[in-house]
Amino acid sequence: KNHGAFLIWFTGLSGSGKSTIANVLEKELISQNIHTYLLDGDNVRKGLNNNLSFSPEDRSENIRRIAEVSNLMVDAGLVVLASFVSPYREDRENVKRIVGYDNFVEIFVNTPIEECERRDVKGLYEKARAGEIKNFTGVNAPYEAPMAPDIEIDTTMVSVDAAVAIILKTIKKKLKG
Ligand code: GGZ
Repeated sequence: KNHGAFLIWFTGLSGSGKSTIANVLEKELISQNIHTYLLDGDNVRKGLNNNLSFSPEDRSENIRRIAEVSNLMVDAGLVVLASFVSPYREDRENVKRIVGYDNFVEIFVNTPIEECERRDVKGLYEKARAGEIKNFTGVNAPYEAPMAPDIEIDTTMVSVDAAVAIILKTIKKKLKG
């Protein structure tokens, strides 16, 4: 497969800080002239996957399509960053299988739910607690934590810049020198 091209997968609760870290990492990679693309709910669930809900089946299909698109992008030579809750272990295993184990880095953004809920950037936890959102991850839908992620980050302990530095150190060998 393409040397220097691989998929960096961020998994974690809503509000855990996945996309914040992924965005800063993307900027850093671009500044190093590394060709990247960031996939997240904003550009995938509004377009390609706009027919999918948050039922278990639709989440699996969401992740499957993202894996296939990521695989094409890795084939095209990109470092792909993907930031999705991806709460099911089986779905994440499927991503690894699709893109290839050697082309995959799993980052578990393990911020405690209390902190995610305290941030509640979009007010979704409040709505979920009020019963207005039925399948909300961490409240009334499961999150299956990775058993052996390549990197685990708790954003109550580690700053965004420190998290990005840890990731850069870990992927250094995978990047084209
Ligand atoms: C979880 C939800 C839900 C439910 C809407 N459960 O903080 P956000 O807003 O921007 O990130 C969440 C995003 C999750 O979409 P994903 O495609 O990453 O989910 S999955 O991987 O499980 O398919 C949240 C918002 O969408 N959101 N409803 N019920 N997050």
